[in-house]
Amino acid sequence: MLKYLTAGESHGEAIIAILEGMVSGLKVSSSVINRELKRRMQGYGRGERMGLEKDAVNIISGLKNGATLGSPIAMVVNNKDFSISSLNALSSPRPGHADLAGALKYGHKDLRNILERASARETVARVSVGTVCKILLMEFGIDILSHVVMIGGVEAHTKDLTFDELRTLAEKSPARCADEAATKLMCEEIDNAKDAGDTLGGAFEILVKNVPPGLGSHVQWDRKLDGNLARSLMSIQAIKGVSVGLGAIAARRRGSQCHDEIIYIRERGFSRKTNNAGGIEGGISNGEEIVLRAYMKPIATLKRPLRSVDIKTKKQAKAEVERADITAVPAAGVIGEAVTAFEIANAMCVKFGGDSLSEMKRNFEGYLEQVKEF
Ligand code: EPS
Repeated sequence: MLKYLTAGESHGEAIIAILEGMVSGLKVSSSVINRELKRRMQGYGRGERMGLEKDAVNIISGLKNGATLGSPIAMVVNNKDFSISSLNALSSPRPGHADLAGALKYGHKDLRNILERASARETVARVSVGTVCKILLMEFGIDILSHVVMIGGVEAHTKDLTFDELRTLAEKSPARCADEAATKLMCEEIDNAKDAGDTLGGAFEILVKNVPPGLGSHVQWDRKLDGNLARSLMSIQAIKGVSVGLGAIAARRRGSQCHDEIIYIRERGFSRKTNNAGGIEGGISNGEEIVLRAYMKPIATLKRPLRSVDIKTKKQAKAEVERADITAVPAAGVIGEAVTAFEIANAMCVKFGGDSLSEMKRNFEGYLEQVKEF
């Protein structure tokens, strides 16, 4: 089983991750992690901080000669903007941020003691962990992509695009959106929100291909793959909703218009005519592409601030105005890929076990043989 912990404040010395339970013998290079960290920093609508940082990982344990040892992998990304002790105290909580709920819970009179850790800067650690997981998944042919499907009210139309087309087009788009016309409108919408001192949310989709049937389990609530994926996606800062396959739309349909009919072709085995379930039934992967969406609220820091209350004077005040993004939906997609990679890699480790990559591969191949002869 895989586990990870993150540590670090947005303007502290560094962001840190420890990934535990990874098999031995997996080749991991920091340049691959750095490539993903760079993707996380991009996207139209990001703030000034992304111009200041050049996120680069230092892997300080768990690797020897570029391969995993099976011991915990500790990764550190230094913050260039390290200034936590010199930053001013804050006392007017931003509606929508962790500021007030966190201050009440921990008894802090300086909101910075909450927001520094609540910041989405923490996702630097998750992308580092997720990249190691992606590298493991590639050994089994499992591939993950994300693309933005909505920013503000602007929706993308990508229904007819293949996995590869979605990836190529999304990676070229400043909004990480595979629909060129929608990208243009999204960027305009971001400019409009900026001019109005406002912020935007949106949604991204994650696709996972070549997932074998049988990851996760129906037998216990905490082993359900969709439950674990939803928890991980929901834990990304500012995510307010997650769906699998048709998601909420399934609730409106009749069974005959919702469930995916089963077909059997000797050379291919079992498959489906449609994929409304998003590749998961009964908490178990069914061999179809996994399809997830996550919905992000607008960034809580507004240049034209909302009404709040000063926690010291208890008088009406404007919410704090910090340097911030207008939107971070494009970056959230990259983070979504990372947390999805962690959950799928964990389910693979649970199912195929093993302490080394070669042992895990033997178990995987034996299982595929079993499924073929079913
Ligand atoms: C982030 C760094 C932060 C913000 C953003 C995410 O930089 P700073 O606060 O120093 O300008 O851009 O954080 C938030 C959205 C938030 O609410 O805290 C990053 O590296 O992703």
